[in-house]
Amino acid sequence: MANSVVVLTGAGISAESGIKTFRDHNGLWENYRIEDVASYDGFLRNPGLVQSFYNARRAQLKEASIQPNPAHHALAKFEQEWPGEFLLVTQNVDNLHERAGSRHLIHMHGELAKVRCQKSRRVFETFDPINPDTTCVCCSQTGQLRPHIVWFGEMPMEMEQIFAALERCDLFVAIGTSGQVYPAAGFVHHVRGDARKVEINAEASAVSLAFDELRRGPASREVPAFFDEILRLRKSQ
Ligand code: BJW
Repeated sequence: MANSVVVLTGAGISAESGIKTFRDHNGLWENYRIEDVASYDGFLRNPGLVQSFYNARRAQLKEASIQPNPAHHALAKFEQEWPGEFLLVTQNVDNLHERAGSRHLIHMHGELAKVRCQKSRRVFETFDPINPDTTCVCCSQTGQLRPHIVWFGEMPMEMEQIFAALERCDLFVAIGTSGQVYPAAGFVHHVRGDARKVEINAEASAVSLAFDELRRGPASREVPAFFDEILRLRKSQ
């Protein structure tokens, strides 16, 4: 019987809320070169371009049309009703999980609504645009603020806590992620052999073969159905 549950989400869970994925048709990487906007070298080369890429995405979070969808709500409801241990790890930098009510949540690739001072490493919440001339409130200098985002070559956040949870979980569910970016793509291999591993995705991912069970379809349909099923099973035991 599943007691400890770890869920990993990717861009696919937010797609139906109107936030673009990275690698799907018309995804973010069709209009931007990864090395220009998602690496520290890219930031050093052209901080204005990188800041404007994140400013636009941060501003989008405030649009009235951008709302959590039934998949985000289903995970928040599951967390509330599940009697065992639960951890939600998201690669997403949007704020839709917390807006849906998820609490035990790790943003392993950072958060759009936060910026960080490179001098003090202090993190600030903001929805305001940042540019290379913005003065940092802690060091009073310009050019020190960067998006609180994990770029390629940087260490994702809270890895110790994530690996510990993966190693003891009984159920691991990966939702809407292409399995192309590590270490998240390798999480399924850190789960015990006798734990249940379920992938929910509109299409096959690069690591589908590592899962016991594949549920194909839109997250807004498959996620509520799957987690209701787990709760019903638990209540009947
Ligand atoms: C739906 C749907 C619907 C659509 N319903 N589903 C060589 C080999 C192996 C690794 C490396 C290597 N060279 C370098 C590396 C490491 C590198 C890496 O993985 N590179 C690969 C490209 C090979 N990784 C790193 O550098 C990471 N750091 C690191 O490894 O540190 C060292 C370390 C070592 C050991 C332990 C721990 C650490 C950092 C990675 C940082 C990733 N950053 C980004 C951008 C920043 C955030 C931002 O700007 O938003 O994070 S990249 C981008 O990809 C973003 C995402 O979080 C991430 C994953 O994308 P995701 O979520 O999977 O989205 P998509 O678009 O790829 O897929 C969407 C999926 O949804 C698809 O499958 C659709 O089918 C599905 N879908 N609609 C259900 N409605």
